[in-house]
Amino acid sequence: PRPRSELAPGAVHVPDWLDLDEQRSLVESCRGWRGYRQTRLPSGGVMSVRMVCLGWHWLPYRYSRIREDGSPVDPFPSWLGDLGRRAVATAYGDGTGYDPDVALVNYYDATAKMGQHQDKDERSLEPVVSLSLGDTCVFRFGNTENRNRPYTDLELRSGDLFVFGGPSRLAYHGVPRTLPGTSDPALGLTGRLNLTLRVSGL
Ligand code: MD5
Ligand code: FE
Repeated sequence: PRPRSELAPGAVHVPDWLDLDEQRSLVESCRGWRGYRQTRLPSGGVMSVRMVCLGWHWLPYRYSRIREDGSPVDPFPSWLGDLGRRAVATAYGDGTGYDPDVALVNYYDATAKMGQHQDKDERSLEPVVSLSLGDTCVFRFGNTENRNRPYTDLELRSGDLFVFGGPSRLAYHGVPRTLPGTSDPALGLTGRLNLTLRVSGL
């Protein structure tokens, strides 16, 4: 079994937090949310992940009530807030008062990745909760200064929880690659889904 670890103060990895039934149920919810899109960046690039947002829509580099096409954003479900409180309680011992209002749901096909970045578009520095489903990925957890070394590469597998708060909240991080074909066939998911729960501060 992979032990729970604190990579840096406030950065807690809890392997196998969700059991297979909970993972299946979350995959089903992700399938129900409509509007997965590849985000076009002001630089001219297009992100390789396909994303749908709940509560608020993430635009580079701010949150909006509407999507690029003017359509409204689906609501953030209250059960996802409950899941977020349970996650923070697992990581830090107390999740009381954690009240996320945004979820970013990212789908990675076999070639998708995410460059090193900071999550700094939230006006709140409350923790970010990350849940992984499907294919294993290589997750690169870096430092708070720049996107380069020192960083630590670790695998995030289906069912893993990661909570980023405190001094790690603004750490650089990214997904250099996934490991295609590692998803448990019993999950019925090709590729990788990652949900992050956040507090917008809006
Ligand atoms: C993912 N997602 O696995 C990655 C990593 C994103 C994103 O980075 O912004 O959607 S989830 C882990 C994560 C999330 C927020 C903050 C930090 C890590 N961090 O401070 O290291 O799809
Ligand atoms: Fe991020």
